[in-house]
Amino acid sequence: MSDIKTYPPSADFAAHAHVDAERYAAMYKASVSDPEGFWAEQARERLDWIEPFTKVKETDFTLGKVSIKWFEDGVLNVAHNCIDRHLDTRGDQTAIIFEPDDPETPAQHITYRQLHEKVCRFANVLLAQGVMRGDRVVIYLPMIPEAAYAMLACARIGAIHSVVFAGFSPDALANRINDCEAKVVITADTAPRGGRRTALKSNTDAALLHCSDKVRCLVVKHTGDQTTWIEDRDVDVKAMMDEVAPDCPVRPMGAEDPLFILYTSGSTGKPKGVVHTSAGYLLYGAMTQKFTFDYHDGDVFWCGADVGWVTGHTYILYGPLANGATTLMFEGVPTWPDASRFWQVIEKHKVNQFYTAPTAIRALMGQGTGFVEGHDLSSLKVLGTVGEPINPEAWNWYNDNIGKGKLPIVDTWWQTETGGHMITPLPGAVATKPGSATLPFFGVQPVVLDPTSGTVIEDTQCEGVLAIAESWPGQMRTVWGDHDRFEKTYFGDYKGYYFAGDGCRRDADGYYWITGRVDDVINVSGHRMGTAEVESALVAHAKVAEAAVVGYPHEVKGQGIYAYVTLMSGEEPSDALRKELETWVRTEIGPIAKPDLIQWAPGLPKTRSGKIMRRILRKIAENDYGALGDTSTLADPSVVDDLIENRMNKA
Ligand code: 6R9
Repeated sequence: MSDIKTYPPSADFAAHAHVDAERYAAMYKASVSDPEGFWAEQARERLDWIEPFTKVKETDFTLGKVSIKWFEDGVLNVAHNCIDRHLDTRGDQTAIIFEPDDPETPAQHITYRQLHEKVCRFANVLLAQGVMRGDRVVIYLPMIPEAAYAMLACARIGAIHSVVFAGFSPDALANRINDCEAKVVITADTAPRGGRRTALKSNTDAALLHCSDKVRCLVVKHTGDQTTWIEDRDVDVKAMMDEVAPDCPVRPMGAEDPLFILYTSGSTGKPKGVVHTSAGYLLYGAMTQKFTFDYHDGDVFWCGADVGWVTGHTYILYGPLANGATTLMFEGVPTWPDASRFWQVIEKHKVNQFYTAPTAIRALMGQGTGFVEGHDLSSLKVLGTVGEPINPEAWNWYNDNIGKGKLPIVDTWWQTETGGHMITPLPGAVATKPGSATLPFFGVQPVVLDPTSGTVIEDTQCEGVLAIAESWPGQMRTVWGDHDRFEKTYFGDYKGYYFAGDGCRRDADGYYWITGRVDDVINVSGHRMGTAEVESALVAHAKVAEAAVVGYPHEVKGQGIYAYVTLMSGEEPSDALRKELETWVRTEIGPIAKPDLIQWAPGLPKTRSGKIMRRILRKIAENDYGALGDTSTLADPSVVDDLIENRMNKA
């Protein structure tokens, strides 16, 4: 791998960066040799406390007594830290730039003072609905300023938000409302995206049929499209915001009080409610936003993720606002009205840091450079990627065409569970290599474990599974309502470590290269999906007897969804049925879960104990059936021949 090109930071960039190579080395060393001292200092400097903390770090990764607490006896409020404390110094500075779906609709610039009033009013609406400290509020909104107001309003009054991605189906929404026993759900009439409209309110109506009739529905009239209206249940948020008081005091919260729940896919069963708490999460989000992107006062920061994912939580909202930044919120998609939309937005708002996913880069790469040309991208200083390993072709395209060969690219590895960046270059400090997330952030102690024995591999150059040896403030604290599942999932396989679920390689320079999930989680366009979720949606269909789902390499999405389906006896495969199953999964989970390829499987390869041999199914889906390995333990080896013969990915 010695022919891999490295890209050191330019001397000029390093000279003006918050952190250069020397400072990174010194700060990293301090952060791991004295975590308590390091994080206490950061927390005092970067957060406003109502009551100072005296305890810093109380964490235990031992299975059976896993417990993670940071700054436990401190008292603060997240909304105060993101808004109120900036009012004296930057009340008239833009906090949020809202760029609507349709480029013809004017953008909005919301100042910190305006944000304060909106959030206070929204908080008063929630209070008027009886929402109290600790209550759960599900937010099912598109990328509009009201999503930010709603999240911060919850933080202000101590309610716990759970944002559900607006692309999820009514069923997925209902499951989440029920799992966290939400008191209210906040939605919008309809959501414009890429020139089309999603009927969020009617999705919510459908979801609420499966929920307690006590759940109130707060509706943001965003487009003004007609929707059904159920008196005594539905509330017009904007009308009520005009009626309530423009001020609402912040509620003092414990550092370890939950801030939000975010559901994410695991390898088995239903999605897990990942719980993040207040102080540690906010501190970690703020620090990573500032250092990873080298954010400076006055810069315009754009994270292109959706607020429905953790990237949107930490890098559209909490991190940037805690730092008093100007953050851009984009309602649209990269390819509408055409594939120049991102570059047009960067030019229009003079964006300084831009953060997107490899899948978006690959999709735009496929459209050619014509859409980039003619756009003034000279405001850009740092480019970022997240969500999946970035292939060198996409990295190079990003570097050549968007960075013009001059900008640092930060490839940030992290997860919903980690709250913020874990392994990432700091752009003024670390030379990058295309495809490597490089080195750990402050306080993060990665280890590579032997997947079978679980022992730490000491050699610098090695390959294994990625785990983390010590807690960091942004770490998730539990799975909502199921601490046991939290312990088993993350601390059960490798004793004493947080196990991330990813495989990795470490090169001779100590750089980390993430090789992808080692469990049954697939990564489709940067979205995590449990194969078990798609399987259970498929078998819920009356004509399906059995289903097995695996990922396969997909040019644009990174991984595509490949489903093997065994029909009930008497049912005949047909193209119409294939379409029906695709639509079925879309409605059960959402459009992102629609299988790309469905293969009719008269039988699935199983061991004698009845376990599906996924290894074999993966190989066939990858069109790599020459390397199936040992099939002798199969109950009926002949099913494999049929599967190979009729494989769908013959490319
Ligand atoms: C932030 C986010 C987490 C999973 C993670 C890994 C993959 C994320 C990556 C990356 C390689 C990167 N992943 N960033 N793989 N390089 N820079 O994406 O959270 O949705 O929870 O997904 O995504 O497999 O385990 P989440």
